[in-house]
Amino acid sequence: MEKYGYKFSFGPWNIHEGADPFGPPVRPTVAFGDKLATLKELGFDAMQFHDDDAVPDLDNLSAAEIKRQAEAMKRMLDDLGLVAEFVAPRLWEHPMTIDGAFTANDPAVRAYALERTKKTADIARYLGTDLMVLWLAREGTYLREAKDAVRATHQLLEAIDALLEYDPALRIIIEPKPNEPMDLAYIPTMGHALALGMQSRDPSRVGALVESAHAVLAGLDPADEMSFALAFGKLWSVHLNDQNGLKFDQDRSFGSVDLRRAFNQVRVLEENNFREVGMVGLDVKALRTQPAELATKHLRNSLRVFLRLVAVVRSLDKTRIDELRQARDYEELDWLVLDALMKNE
Ligand code: 3MF
Ligand code: MG
Repeated sequence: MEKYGYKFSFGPWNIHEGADPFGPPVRPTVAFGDKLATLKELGFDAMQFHDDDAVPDLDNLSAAEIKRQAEAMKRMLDDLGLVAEFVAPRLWEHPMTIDGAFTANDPAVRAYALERTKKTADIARYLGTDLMVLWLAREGTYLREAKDAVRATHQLLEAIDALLEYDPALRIIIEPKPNEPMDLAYIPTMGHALALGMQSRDPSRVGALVESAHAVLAGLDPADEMSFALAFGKLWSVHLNDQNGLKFDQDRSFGSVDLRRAFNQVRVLEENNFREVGMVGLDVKALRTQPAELATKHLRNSLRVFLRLVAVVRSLDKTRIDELRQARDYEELDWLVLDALMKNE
């Protein structure tokens, strides 16, 4: 498979049981080892992890036991010729974090969140990656008056600073999302994520990840969100997927809703040599209707769409595009893109 110099990843949550808020799982749980085998078979290079994907039940384990289990996971990856892209603290499921983690009103919860995330940093190090993704799932409110938003912003910054200090080699990637599970999140867009990072004790170690669906949920264009981060050398990972309008987070296959929007994401990644900086992560979920034995095609399709769009981007006549920009003939430019997208191979 021609991969044009890109490396690809997904997380174990992208092969899932299909439960939604209104219905139970519809597919059996797939063992982690089988997910790794699928990842390899489909031509991916790296696995993404929540801390407890790598070390289940880490809250109840000693530091030595966490190290032992993370190192065993690293050997499993090594044996398959795979790597870990990043580790993310799962700060949204534990009973302690019902009202948020770093921004909880209860100081005991904030202390738990920081201790938990330090363990995440340890696990990342044992897995051989310097990257931690912070998806700040419950850092926000259902009720505006429930928290002090100014204080919450400082609490997020303090947590980031504490982590940068704890592990001097760690790089933090903030994944913004405007809503869900919260009504309103404190870090909803790329602008918020980058501003927070720039205020930290070491801005050179704080970057960001754009998830296509999250940008759409914020009413923004994913390619422009990526471009904003790329402009400052801050786009260190992506979660490509698709999203049909302003509704629940769908994690649809990349390009399956809006191919033009997918094309533009690939275009900005191509034009800015993203492949030299980060991996292409696919945060996609199989439709709930998909039978178990067929529930990896969303990953296959997303990878294929990305690669086909790279070919489309590379086939474009750049001189012609410049001419059309200068002539301000954007209708002709529109046709050039549409024609390229509709061409058969
Ligand atoms: C959120 C994420 C993940 C989530 C995952 C759960 C790193 O968009 O990317 O956090 O945990 O999507 O379904
Ligand atoms: Mg994501």
